[in-house]
Amino acid sequence: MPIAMLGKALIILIIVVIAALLLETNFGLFGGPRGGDQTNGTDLIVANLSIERNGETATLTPYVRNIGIADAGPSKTRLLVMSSGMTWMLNTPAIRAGQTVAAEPAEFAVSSGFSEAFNTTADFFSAVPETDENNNDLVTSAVFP
Ligand SMILES: [Ca+2]
Repeated sequence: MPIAMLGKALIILIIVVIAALLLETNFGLFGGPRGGDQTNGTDLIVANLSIERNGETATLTPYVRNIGIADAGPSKTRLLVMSSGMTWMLNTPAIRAGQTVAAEPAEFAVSSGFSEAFNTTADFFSAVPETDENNNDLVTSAVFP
């Protein structure tokens, strides 16, 4: 094979590798995390806030899901009562990729006819680097009969 053809083949190979790297970095085409930035492919969301009334109290349990492709370490979930500003910082265990865990439950005093909205925020102190830090809130409304 002449040297000139070898050179052309090498250039084409380099272009293909660069194109593949660009596609991977920008679109995650080969299963890697999107963006190719400093995050590690972890993404936490609040899947649900469970509210169980027990007489004059309610047990509030946030369920946090890791929708990313990498495991997440432990974090704190913030639970905020929107009308009063009352706040809990709830211990939340490590979460494997694709799994959902219950955070530490909170006890909240309620009375009949009371309605309230809660804002639950996963990883409030940003202990876990995430591919999306803007999807960590869930607002839940409840009416206590
Ligand atoms: Ca997130």
